[in-house]
Amino acid sequence: MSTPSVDRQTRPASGRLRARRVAGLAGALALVALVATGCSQSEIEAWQRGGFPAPATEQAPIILQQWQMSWIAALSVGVLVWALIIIAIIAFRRRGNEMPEQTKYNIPIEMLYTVAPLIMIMTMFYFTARDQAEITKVTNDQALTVNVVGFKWNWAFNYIDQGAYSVGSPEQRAELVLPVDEKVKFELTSPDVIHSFWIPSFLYKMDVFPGRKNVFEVTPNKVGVYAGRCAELCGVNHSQMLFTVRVVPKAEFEAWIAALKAKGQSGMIETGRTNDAGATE
Ligand SMILES: [Cu+2]
Repeated sequence: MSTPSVDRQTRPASGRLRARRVAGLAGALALVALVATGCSQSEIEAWQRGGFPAPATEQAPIILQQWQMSWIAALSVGVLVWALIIIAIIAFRRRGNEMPEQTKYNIPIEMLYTVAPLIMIMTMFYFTARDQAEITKVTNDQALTVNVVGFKWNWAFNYIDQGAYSVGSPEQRAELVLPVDEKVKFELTSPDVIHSFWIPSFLYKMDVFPGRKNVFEVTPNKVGVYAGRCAELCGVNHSQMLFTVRVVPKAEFEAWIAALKAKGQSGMIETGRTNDAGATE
């Protein structure tokens, strides 16, 4: 049943040749990929952020860093594991019909693979708990309070201190306008089902529950226009729950509030539904 000796002698040489060819091909492909993409500066930055949008609040970099560090940790473990797998495949490949040496109860190795994951999990837990405490902290020193109403299927924003509201409709997308560099406290309420208030560029979202008021504080620090979404599958028209966030200078914000009042949107609407007569407070 033994293979001819000629064959056995040539196999290692052709194997090496094949490995060299594969390595050459992989290198060429990587080079083509690099040249073909012609990454712009903004694309490179998006890669560095791990696909996250550029942070638009004072608090968002905390979340971005958490995301980047998690990737570094996961990739480091990944590279180590892939390397060990490849080394094992090559170094311990089958060379004949002999049974390799069987080992068991390798205490140092068992200790290592029990303790190492424990240390990694504890490290990640520490940073997650630390950052979560920081970004969910409510200090009540906000410059303005906005009651966000998520309802089937749109958004209303009650500017509590200013006594004005804005609301979206199927024809007109809801608009949330915020003054730049001022801390805003969001109070999230829902008259019907669970929604989720999500502004991707704030790198933050929070569920909107009926019968409960969720709150968070954030300081938008970049003037701009951002997309807002409902991040909880809340029903048939969930996909229409889009809104626009505009972060503007203070004067522009005040003009916006005045315009709302001029349109008769004074006070607040609790349910968000504009056809609920007497819903103002
Ligand atoms: Cu929703």
